[in-house]
Amino acid sequence: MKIGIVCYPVKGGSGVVASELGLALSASGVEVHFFSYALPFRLTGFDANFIFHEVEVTSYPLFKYPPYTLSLAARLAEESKRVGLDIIHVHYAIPHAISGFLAKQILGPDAPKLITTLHGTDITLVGQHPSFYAVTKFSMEVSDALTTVSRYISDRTRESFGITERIEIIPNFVDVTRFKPDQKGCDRAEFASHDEKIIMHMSNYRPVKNADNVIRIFDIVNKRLPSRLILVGDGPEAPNALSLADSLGLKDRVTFLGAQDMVESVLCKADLFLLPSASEAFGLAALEAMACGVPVVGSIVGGLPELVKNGDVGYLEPVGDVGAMARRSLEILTDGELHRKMSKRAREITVKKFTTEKVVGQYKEFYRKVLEDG
Ligand code: GMT
Repeated sequence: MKIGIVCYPVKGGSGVVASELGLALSASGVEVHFFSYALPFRLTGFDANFIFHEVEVTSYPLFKYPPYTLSLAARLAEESKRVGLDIIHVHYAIPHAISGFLAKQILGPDAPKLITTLHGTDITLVGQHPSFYAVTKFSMEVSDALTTVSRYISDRTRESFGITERIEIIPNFVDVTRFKPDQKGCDRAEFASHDEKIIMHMSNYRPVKNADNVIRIFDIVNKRLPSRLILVGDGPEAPNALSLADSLGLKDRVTFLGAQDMVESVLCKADLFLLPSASEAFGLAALEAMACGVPVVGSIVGGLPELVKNGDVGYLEPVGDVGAMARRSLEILTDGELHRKMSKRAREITVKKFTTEKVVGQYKEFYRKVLEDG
């Protein structure tokens, strides 16, 4: 089987999922051709079956905005003609699905199948904007198959875009051999003394992540229980979150690590993970924390309740209710038995349902079905 994978290379869960999927597929003997404008940020490892095609965009005085969508379509068509791709699998609908469709039109009857995976804001936010809505809807309708990362996004796709075709739900996944509790190098003394708790947040700090809520929750918790807040990742709202922390007198309590490659060796040091997002299709960062045995406190929003079962591996509270999230955090952090139980369950659920092996198997099965359907 030969698969073309398209994704954004910048910080974000869809790029992580696409990269990990590509690497796992190539390790299992699938020939994977990866298309993006740069090497994805968390793409690690090497496999001879994994080929990266950098899509170059040409500039010209007439172009205020160089048309990446067209360059991507041309590259997909050329490579597909050259190597004979069976499937083009695009991650994040905008604009990748329409580039895939254009490539298929160029290639004619022998074109590969087009599978579009909807990751979140392509459905809940960006795709809803009038300047993208019609083309997002059309690109989903002309895809040969659609997948989403949660039931929530599947339902939203139907409601908001009137999509009636079957949408396969394939969740996010994590390499549980890398993301695990008590791994080598997992020395919590790097961040805190033995009587302090370590609270962590990791995201791309877009407005939707509510990074200011992370600081406010931490502020309440830290007043009752001496703690440290570790911020992983970077993005547009990170400076505001840090200024808020400074203004609340938390400068010495908050450590900003910025973008990191080996996040597994940071996450495993945490006692609690915070994800108070305004919207979350799945919550890959929460899953990665759970794989490391870290309980999660976050918002009851989007697909998060499909992952974080209340009272089992953490707690979810209404968006913006920092008081309730702080109370829940304290509940977990001050009750050793509850913390141990949630930590154990978080790891168990991840291993049972969300391993690379299991979920990549689901994707492979789905590819076979799509190809068989002709
Ligand atoms: O939708 C986004 O903001 C971007 C997207 C991405 O590219 O990172 O994130 C989404 O995809 C992840 C992987 O499937 C999900 O785990 C995230 O929940 C989702 N983010 C949002 O819905 C905000």
